[in-house]
Amino acid sequence: MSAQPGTAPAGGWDVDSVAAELLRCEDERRKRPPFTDEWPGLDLDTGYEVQDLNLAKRLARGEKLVGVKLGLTSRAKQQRMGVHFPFVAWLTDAMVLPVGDPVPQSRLIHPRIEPEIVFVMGERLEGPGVTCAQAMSAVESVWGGAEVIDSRYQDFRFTAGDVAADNASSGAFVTGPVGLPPAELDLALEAVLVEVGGVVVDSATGAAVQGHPGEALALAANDLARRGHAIEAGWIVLTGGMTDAVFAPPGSSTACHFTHLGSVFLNGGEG
Ligand code: OOG
Ligand code: MG
Repeated sequence: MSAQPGTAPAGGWDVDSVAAELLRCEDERRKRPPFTDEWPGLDLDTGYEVQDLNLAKRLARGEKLVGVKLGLTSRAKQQRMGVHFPFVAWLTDAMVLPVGDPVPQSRLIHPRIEPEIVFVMGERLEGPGVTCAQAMSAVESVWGGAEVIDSRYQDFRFTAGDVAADNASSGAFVTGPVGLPPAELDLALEAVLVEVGGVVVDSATGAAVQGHPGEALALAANDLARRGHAIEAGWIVLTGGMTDAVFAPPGSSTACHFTHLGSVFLNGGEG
């Protein structure tokens, strides 16, 4: 619940007003302080209420639900953001970035790019109690990808409740050129090099993501079960940044090179 009966949250915020303010920030490309500065009671579950309310608004304005993303599944991301557990958010078709398109600066505030292992689901996956092996057997294909995150909070400063409310800094995502059946890969050992302006700045393997990206998928199924949802066949699942994210300003060029899943190139575009 967002508040005890009769006790209005400090700052006057509630689930409805936080949800509306976050969508306004997105539309106006405006960043703001985290709500928890004024409303410490905005915890993870309340953040999910905001997230679900804004998903309903996105669907009502014609967007299609295409999958889910995990946030903060790697130690690199958790340490950078100061939130030390993973969580789940929604992906709609409006977030799909066609291969070759630049970072969509005209609709983003301060985009950053992170490499991710991406699953396309062959079968429905419903928690609770889903294991990594069960999760992987529901996967149809595995892709390399890059997520363009864009927090509505100044300096990407937030708590778990703030960032869950903000749909986990969702912005856009692009998938790479190679899709493989999961049995053809050792995902814990699948590596990525992150290159900015032709210089390798970071690297990781799939093991950075909860030991195996399938663990992240299982976690998503189990977490969503608490919220009354399953992961549906055909959905896309972004399993979370393998490395820290890199800034992607206009004029930048970023590439994520995977061992077997090809390369994703992202031009920073124009401001
Ligand atoms: C939160 C979103 C995290 C990931 O892959 O860890 C995320 C953030 O870092 O702003 O998408
Ligand atoms: Mg991500």
